[in-house]
Amino acid sequence: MAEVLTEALISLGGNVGDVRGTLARAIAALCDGTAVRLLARSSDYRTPPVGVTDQPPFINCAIVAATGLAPNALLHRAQAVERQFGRDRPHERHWGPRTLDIDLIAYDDLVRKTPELTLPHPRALERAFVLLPLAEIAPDRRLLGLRIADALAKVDRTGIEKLVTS
Ligand code: A4P
Ligand code: MG
Repeated sequence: MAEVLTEALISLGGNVGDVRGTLARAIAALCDGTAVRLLARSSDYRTPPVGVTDQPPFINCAIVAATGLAPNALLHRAQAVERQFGRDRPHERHWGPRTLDIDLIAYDDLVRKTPELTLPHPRALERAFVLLPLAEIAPDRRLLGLRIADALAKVDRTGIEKLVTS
């Protein structure tokens, strides 16, 4: 039987260590070409910290991937990659500095509201550091009925800088 693949939107970011190197290696680890296939990757963006502002700027990017994994399995895979790249959840501040954060923004058009996994990501539509990278690779994709490019036009993107490919 043919494998059913689902399209997932994933946001990545961090502000500790060699973040651009971490993002590149984390995407390669997450998207092994079998369980998760990389379809598109945005540029990296330097973004002012949101929420807790007394911390270094973040680097954020986004990917579109195709996966045969169920939503929770994809989340667990992403969390394993976070740990592999030095994420130390029990010892860090909520919204504080971290080597790598991987958020599932959307899994097809699935809507789910559990503490472990809320889809679409509850804060995605408010955040330029999520929407700007996504708009580069999936501007017409809709989150809760709203085109990503239109959602981006409603948020403040002050201070965000697109980084050149190294
Ligand atoms: N969880 C529920 N839904 C999801 C989902 N769709 N994707 C649960 C991923 N995880 C989801 O996450 C807390 C719990 O959310 C997990 O146990 C998971 O089961 P976490 O990564 O441990 O904690 P966190 O990231 O500190 O909290 P939170 O609320 O997810 O923070 P955000 O919303 O990810 O924000 N500023 C800039 N410029 N760039 C950033 O990347 N990131 C944050 C963190 C704050 N400010 C930022 C950035
Ligand atoms: Mg998170």
